[in-house]
Amino acid sequence: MQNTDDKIIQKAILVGVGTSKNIYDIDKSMDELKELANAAGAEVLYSIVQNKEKIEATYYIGKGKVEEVKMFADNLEANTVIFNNELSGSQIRNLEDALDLKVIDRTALILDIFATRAKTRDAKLQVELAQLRYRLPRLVGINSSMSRLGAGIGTRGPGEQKLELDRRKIKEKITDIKNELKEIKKQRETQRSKRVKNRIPIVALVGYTNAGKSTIMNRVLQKYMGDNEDKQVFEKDMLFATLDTYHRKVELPDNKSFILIDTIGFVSELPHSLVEAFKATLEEIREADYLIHVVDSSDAHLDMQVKVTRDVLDEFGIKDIPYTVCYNKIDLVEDEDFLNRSTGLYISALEESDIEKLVEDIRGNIFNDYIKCKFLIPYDQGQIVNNLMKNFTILNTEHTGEGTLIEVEVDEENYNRYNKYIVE
Ligand SMILES: Nc1nc2c(ncn2[C@@H]2O[C@H](COP(=O)(O)OP(=O)(O)OP(=O)(O)O)[C@@H](O)[C@H]2O)c(=O)[nH]1
Ligand SMILES: [Mg+2]
Repeated sequence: MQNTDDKIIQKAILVGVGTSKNIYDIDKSMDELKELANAAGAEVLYSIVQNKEKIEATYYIGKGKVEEVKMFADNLEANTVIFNNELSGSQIRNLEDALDLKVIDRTALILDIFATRAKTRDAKLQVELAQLRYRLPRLVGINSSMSRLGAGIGTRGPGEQKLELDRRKIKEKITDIKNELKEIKKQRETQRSKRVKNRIPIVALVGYTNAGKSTIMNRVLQKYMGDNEDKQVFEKDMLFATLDTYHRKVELPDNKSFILIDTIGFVSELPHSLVEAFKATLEEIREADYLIHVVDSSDAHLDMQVKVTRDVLDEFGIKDIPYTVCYNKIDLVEDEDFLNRSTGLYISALEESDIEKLVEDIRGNIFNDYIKCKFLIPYDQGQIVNNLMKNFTILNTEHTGEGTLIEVEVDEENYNRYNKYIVE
């Protein structure tokens, strides 16, 4: 996607404002902004930070700082300025007038990356909704931006769609998308209630973007489900490789099975419009019985990653699901003390024995309410035997005069369901 869909190479200057109220360290945040800019195909030439307690209404930064930005931009021949903060429509316009450059903010940048990465209908709709919601209050600024420098970051829509710039049409489109998403939500709920009925435990991989969630998912599938290309999910060294939720069933050799979910990665200061739009996707995490919080151990900003992930989960009210922190990519860590930093799992997704270790951890946490018992199932109830054989660990079977005697480890629900056949 590197500049194939827009003719201009974006040469960018980054601008950030640090205040004592910043939740995340401004330097870390600026490093990340650079990665985001690269992910959107821009080349970053320089980065400017202003420490300032009060935000200026006109330009967000102070007037003097605007001149400094202009000077650097002229000298380095930049054509774009990317702000680390969210700007209003009039701030965008004022800055563009003063700088005579294209101005975009962190939110537009993230939305742009999402727009070029969204693959499924669902993800595309959610991104478009977020983009339209972002645009609506900023039409003045964005319109001038379009006429000034044409295409590029901040103007790309999901797929081939052209983004609307007309207020009335945007409103209509928002309503249409919301309706379509409602339909999708209904379908999801049906699928979910089916899963709940089957009662297979659900394990969700959550965490910061690029932590290795999809890689772990693929390695688990390869190990336990064989090489089935169709089931593999997309993994790549880039921000926001996954924009959707993927469910896969994992069957362990002893017949116990669980559903593994791969989810969208998080990033600090995720735009609110985006969080809103992706609620349906994140909703799926809520049904999990166990969370694997995946962290990239080799990332210098690892503590921030952990905090951001916790914050986003908190925002969704996901607090009660048991979880473990999984420090992934330890093959890239040289510091031996790292392994003692806190409790959690330390793995490399590339190491088969570590994948087994992770699955053992999952096993210990999701099947612990299984009950070992003996059922005597009459021969005319063959479907019960089939269900037990298919879904649970069979310890022993015997054919008696009255039916199949079956010793098995079952979950509580099936224990209660077939209660009348229990003999021991
Ligand atoms: N060296 C090393 N690389 C890893 C490991 N796990 C994942 N990677 C690499 O890290 C990159 C990101 O992996 P993904 O699995 O796509 O990350 P993700 O968490 O799914 O990212 P998003 O979908 O963006 O949220 C890929 O290039 C992987 O090959 C690991 O244990 N060691
Ligand atoms: Mg992924």
